[in-house]
Amino acid sequence: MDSKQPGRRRFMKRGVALAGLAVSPAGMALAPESASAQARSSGVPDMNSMEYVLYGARSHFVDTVRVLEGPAHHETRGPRPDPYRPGAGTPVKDLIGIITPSSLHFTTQHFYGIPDINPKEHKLTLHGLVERPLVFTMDDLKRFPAVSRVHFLECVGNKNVPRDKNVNDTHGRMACSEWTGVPLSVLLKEAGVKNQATWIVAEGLDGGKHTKSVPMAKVMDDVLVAYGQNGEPVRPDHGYPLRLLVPGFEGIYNVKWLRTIKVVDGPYVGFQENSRFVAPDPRSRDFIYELGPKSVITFPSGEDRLPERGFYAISGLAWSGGGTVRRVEVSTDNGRTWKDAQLQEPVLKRAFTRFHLMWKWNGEETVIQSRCIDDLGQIQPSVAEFAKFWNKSISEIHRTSGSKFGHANFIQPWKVTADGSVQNALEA
Ligand SMILES: Nc1nc2c(c(=O)[nH]1)N[C@H]1C(S)=C(S)[C@@H](COP(=O)(O)O)O[C@H]1N2
Ligand SMILES: [Mo]
Repeated sequence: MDSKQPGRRRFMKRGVALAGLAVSPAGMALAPESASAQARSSGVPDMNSMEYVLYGARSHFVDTVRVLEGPAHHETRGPRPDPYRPGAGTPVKDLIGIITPSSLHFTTQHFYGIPDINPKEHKLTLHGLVERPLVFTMDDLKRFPAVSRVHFLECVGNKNVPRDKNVNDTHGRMACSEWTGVPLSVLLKEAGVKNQATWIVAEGLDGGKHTKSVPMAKVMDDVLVAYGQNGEPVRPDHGYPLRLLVPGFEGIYNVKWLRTIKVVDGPYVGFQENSRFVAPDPRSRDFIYELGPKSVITFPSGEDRLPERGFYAISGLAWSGGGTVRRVEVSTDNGRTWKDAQLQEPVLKRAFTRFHLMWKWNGEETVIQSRCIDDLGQIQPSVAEFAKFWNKSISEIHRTSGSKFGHANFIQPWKVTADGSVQNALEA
């Protein structure tokens, strides 16, 4: 951790002040003198210090951080408003279980920076085709019964290409959190939705006034107005103090720093809908943005090295915007045969599902890969099947960004070479 961060300095000061006040009997010391003294002399963070008693920190042996996005992203041309802020991906390789710590949850570029919003002044306005337009403060929202749900969030830019070296590169623009808030359907019931209402338009208050329209059927199903993430307030880069959560839809729907919801009688083609994300091809299914079934093996994966032949627990993540993961199949013989992986509980709707398969590597070169089957019966395609569906060559699929040809949910194969090193084997 960077000790120059202002947050940490504030804690240190508070820690020092509290320590100064505390007059504890000798027998009540928090830890043996020696542990603190040892830490101080070796220059490692002293986990016995008041700072970490007040706000816990991870071990200094753990150094996983988000992955800064590549040069191509940084070189995006055009007027770039201040402050310049790069995007950073989730270090998928190091995730444990199904929850992404908020501090490692991918963060997009945000051309206009992260707004600093005082929750005491923040309001959510609900208007348009409703009987009673309403304005909610954060306190008002917290008076409704809360719901907590685990859901993944995936950007349409989460696209694996052959030049990616590891799983952070191939799948870094996704994460999974427990979100807490109020179902938007509950707020809409308060306001009274008029008959002709079929869509909502949500708007954030960042400089770009991020807007997205969402069909009413989805809103009534499972859309949340969320103020909590992983047991704490949603962090500033994820929308503090309030964001929209549209489970299973493209990440861009999840409007952060949410300030207005307008109920309307049709989709609004706002900047986010027409500038980059709508293709002329009718099969890009404009306005149907549920993400398909997808999975990836995270161990062993690109840049790993298996030390010797023998038993390994293959592990990975599977998810689907359409619902729950029903099965994950793993092939360890270049796609000739597939075995059912074991799904680790809990298996939740529109959430990451962790899977495992015990595998005995015989020391020969092979390709390992996984495919997800969801409870709608949808099967994750190979890149060849995906390209065939769009009637494009595979290289054309790789060259095209974002959601132009649907969502890049094709299988990610990893080659294990005879010396145990693991490489991206996506067909070019
Ligand atoms: N207000 C606002 N909301 C936004 C965006 C934005 O730029 N502004 N980016 C969207 C995009 S493209 C994605 S992928 C998700 C990312 O959510 P996260 O930052 O919590 O990971 O937020 C979406 N919501
Ligand atoms: Mo995104």
